[in-house]
Amino acid sequence: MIYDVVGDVHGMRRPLEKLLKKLGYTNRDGVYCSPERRAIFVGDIIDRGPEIPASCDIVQGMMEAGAGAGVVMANHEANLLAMHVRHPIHDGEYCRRRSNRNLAQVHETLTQFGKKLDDALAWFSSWPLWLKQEDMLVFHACWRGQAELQQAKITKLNETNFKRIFSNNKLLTSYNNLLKGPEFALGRGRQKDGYDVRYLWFAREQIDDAAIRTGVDDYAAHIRKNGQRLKEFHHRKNGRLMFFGHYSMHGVPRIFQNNAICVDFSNRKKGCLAAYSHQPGKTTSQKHFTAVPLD
Ligand SMILES: [Mn+2]
Repeated sequence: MIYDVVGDVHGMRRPLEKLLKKLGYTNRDGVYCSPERRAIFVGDIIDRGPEIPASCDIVQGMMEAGAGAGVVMANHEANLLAMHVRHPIHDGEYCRRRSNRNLAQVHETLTQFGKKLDDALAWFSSWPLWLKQEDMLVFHACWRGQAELQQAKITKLNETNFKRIFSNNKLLTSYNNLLKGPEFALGRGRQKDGYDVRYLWFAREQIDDAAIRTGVDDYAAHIRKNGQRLKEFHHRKNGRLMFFGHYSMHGVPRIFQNNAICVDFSNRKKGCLAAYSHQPGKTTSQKHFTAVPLD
């Protein structure tokens, strides 16, 4: 069996279909399948692109047709769900506040789903937070925090689990670590579009790449300053093989750390939709990436 770990789709239905065809899947009555391949999506199927519901339909079709496809929860699906669950402590609020900024972020997704929103939310709430498959782990952003969630027997984001997570700071930290990864602040007045900067925990030896990707020219200085805190997010060089998305890297898909492989190269300006094809037991190599341009 070959596992194709597919990067963040972000509503880009056309590149997704091109990628699946390039990988060797055939479209049978609208469902992409292959007898010897299994697709695993790292989440963030929604947000950004022009065909969000259609992208979800493709993924859902592959999962339900017994094609054995898998998907894991990501920050955009989690945020959308959290905006529809009442906060367990703060009266009248939702787990994710419906602030102007948060509403603007989901506006396009809500518009595209229209009346189909409830069905989509119900489907997202069934997604696992991570997958352990043969010799690999698949999750959205960073493995740190998974153990605390597992210990609390939280493996998906239904309403009960949302209420537990949002009333327990430790679980909330784990949730954030797993779905959006570690971030650091640039300091007063220097927030990039109002957001903190993502720490590329899997590319810690490629500081120049990271600086370009994040657009933070003094990235290295910030890493040094936050070094002690950020260390806990690193993955041991002899640790288990893991795949994740989230980081919208740019350029030709490549491996930054042999056993911690980012499959999301969907950078808006210089990106592509990528998948890494893994055969259990085989060592990893850049040549196992397949990519198609974004349109
Ligand atoms: Mn993401």
